[in-house]
Amino acid sequence: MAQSTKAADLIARSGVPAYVKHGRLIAWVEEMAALCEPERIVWCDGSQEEYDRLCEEMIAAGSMIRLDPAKRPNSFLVRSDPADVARMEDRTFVCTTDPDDAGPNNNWVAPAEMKATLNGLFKGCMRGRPMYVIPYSMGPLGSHIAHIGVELSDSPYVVVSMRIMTRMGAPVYDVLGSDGEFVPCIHSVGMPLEPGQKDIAWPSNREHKYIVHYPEEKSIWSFGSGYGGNALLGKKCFALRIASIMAREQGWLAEHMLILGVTSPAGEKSYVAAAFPSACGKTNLAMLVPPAAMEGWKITTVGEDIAWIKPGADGRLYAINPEAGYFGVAPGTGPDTNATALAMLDADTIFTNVALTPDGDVWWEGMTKTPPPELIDWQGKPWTPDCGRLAAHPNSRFTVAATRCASLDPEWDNPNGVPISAFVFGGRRNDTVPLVAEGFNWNYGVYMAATMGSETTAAATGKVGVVRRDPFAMLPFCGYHFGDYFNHWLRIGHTVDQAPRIYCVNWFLRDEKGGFMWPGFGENMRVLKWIVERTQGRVGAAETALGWIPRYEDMDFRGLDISRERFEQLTRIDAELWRRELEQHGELFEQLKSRLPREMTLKRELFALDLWRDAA
Ligand code: SAT
Ligand code: MN
Repeated sequence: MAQSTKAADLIARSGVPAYVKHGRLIAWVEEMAALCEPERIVWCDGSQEEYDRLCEEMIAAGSMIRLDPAKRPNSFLVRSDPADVARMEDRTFVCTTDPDDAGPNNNWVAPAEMKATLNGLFKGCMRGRPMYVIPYSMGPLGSHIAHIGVELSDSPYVVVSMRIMTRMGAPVYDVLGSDGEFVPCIHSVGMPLEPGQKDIAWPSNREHKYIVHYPEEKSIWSFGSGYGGNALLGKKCFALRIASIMAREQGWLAEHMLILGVTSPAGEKSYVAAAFPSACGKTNLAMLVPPAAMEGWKITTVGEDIAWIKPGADGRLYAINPEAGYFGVAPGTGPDTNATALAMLDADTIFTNVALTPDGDVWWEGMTKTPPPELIDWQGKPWTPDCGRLAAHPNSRFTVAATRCASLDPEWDNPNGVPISAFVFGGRRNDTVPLVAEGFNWNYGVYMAATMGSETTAAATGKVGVVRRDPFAMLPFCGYHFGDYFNHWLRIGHTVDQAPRIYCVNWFLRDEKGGFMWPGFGENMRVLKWIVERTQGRVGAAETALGWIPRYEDMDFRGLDISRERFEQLTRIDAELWRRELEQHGELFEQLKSRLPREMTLKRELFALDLWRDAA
């Protein structure tokens, strides 16, 4: 039978649900089935029964382990291939006709060339496996800020993860109707099964991995990896890379930001959106528990990874969390660092690459002070505390619904989003960047965000702990030229009447001995309080070359032992370090110069002059 007749037959046999009325979508599924040659097509409805059935199938296939139902009800452990454990930035591509549209911040291949490569790889790539059709909404169903995607995948792990991470299932088709817009996303683990060939626990393709975006047609193709952002295409691929392009075209923002609510003892509520690179504690900040001495202050969680932000009719910026769940880093999640997260993982959670206890529970570094005497590590090998290996992979993850989070903000599902009062940008820096600073105005804030740097972490493969420029924490996620992106940010601030104030923070300063100077975690509430009170005009600051910085007396240090000297260190601006920092800003600007807004180079000159004057 010709491939196209076979695909038509597959569609006919799949029993397209009556509620799928979108001809273009069905035609696309058929076209992809003709290319990938799956064994069958499964239209996912997002029901609990479907979720349970897929989990049972994965357990039977040896791909998933059910944890002890008494200790961790309805929770599972999955172990990935040790070569498939994180996003792969060097295998991620943005394919535009003009390479300059993708910019130096993206890997570029001409669309025609990439299509030829991918057509070769996708040909027959789903043989012996089902092709799941996964409809999902990023953002509350039907929200004017939300957008729809449909992912085709041969991975049941992707289906169950997408059900947690997005609003997935049949109701999406009602919003889509017969002609609605959707972003087509195709994903394959890239390991077809020949007749009789036995499957493995975590199929992937060790030779070829591609995570590809076509901005001009707004489609996503992912091959060879089953892990996280490489495979759950609603997350980084759609909600950041493709959405950042849509946002620029349509006048909004798609950002790598958590969104939190701050309630004061007087009951006043403000919302803050904060950008940090992957694995810099965004989940911890979004679920912060204020210290006992700050009684009456409360943090609530709208999102912990991504924000879509649109101008509202009242001249403010409104943000939604396009996701419906958390794909968070497990190691370091403990009773002192994030008790809220630890509690939300008590049930209904999929764990990936953490360790298994002999009694059918999970463990990771930082969950308890003393590790259990014996474990099965993330690779399925026996583990003891003295064996010299980590029990959980540093990028091991939990996947859990937002509704399990005790600090979830009551407005988290509001289709109109929440009004943002402040943007916060933070990196992981040993030195140079002070604890907190407020930009003099929107353009200064954009400059600070555009030039932020951070030490690299385990969330992406590559070297850990070197400082790289990570503008807006979007380096791996901005789908177009950073110069155009900075320009878009400059513009947005001037199209709204009440632009949020912009802050930069650094929780990671170290002293001469290498110890952290700032306690972080719950104590970050003190910085958030200063920020929120600044936006309300209620608290002072000192003017510096870098912006407004709190004086000792501007901060609430009740119940925290921070000396004046230590605070001076935390907020010090070292002219020599900043000279070097500005040099690095210059190197970034040099790379982006073909599309860099002039404001950036001018501001850099101004900073240099101000620093020089302060030092003199
Ligand atoms: O891209 S992932 O979702 O796998 C993880 C991250 O970088 O935040
Ligand atoms: Mn992230």
